[in-house]
Amino acid sequence: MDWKKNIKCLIFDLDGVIVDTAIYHYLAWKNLAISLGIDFSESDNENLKGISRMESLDFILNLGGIAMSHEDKLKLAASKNFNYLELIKDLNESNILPGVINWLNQCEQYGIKIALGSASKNARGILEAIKLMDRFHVIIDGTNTSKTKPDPEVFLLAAEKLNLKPQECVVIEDSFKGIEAAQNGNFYSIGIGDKSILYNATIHLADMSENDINILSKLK
Ligand code: B16
Ligand code: MG
Repeated sequence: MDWKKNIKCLIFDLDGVIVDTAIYHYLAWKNLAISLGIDFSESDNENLKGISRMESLDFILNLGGIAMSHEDKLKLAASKNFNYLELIKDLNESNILPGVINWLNQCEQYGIKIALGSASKNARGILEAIKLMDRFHVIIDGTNTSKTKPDPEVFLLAAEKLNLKPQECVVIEDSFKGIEAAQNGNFYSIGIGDKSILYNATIHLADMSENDINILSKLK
């Protein structure tokens, strides 16, 4: 495919693609799990990547066989977020993952739009902290969506805002559910991270510095 002609937008996930916050989500959930006496491992955490805060909490409570009222769940979710925000309070440009700035520069060089498609309700604050807010033409995050990945809503809304078809956009994701969401919406995808988890991505990279935008020439 002539990608320079056909691809009009890259839709970036936030946590785990642009910035190394995925580990802080894990640590904050781990702290909460410990306080509830629930065993929660890094491999359990893979299931939480890309899903919403409340869905993440339900997953952990389910692991521990704990049931509770909606009000109590809201309190726990708020305390996890408080802890998470504390862990990322010093977040700055140095936390941008390797290769990201190069990809953003190349998008601008080739006239390709830059969108954000994140499940996080903290996305805008994080983009401000790492000083990337003004590089995005469209930001869709957990405050704009009602369904979470693997539903493609977050990516479809981004494409719609730019008047683009899914086939004109490439989703860049670090989570299995995010790649599934891209597939469900008929988007091309680049999986960033562990290939054994992201095997269904159109293209796979260990991290964004492994290659640059010219890897899109692999798209068929
Ligand atoms: P928040 P992404 C997702 O962000 C994270 O992967 C996921 O672990 C988190 O639960 C979700 O955001 C909600 O985050 O609690 O900040 O609203 O990877 O879609 O950018
Ligand atoms: Mg992610």
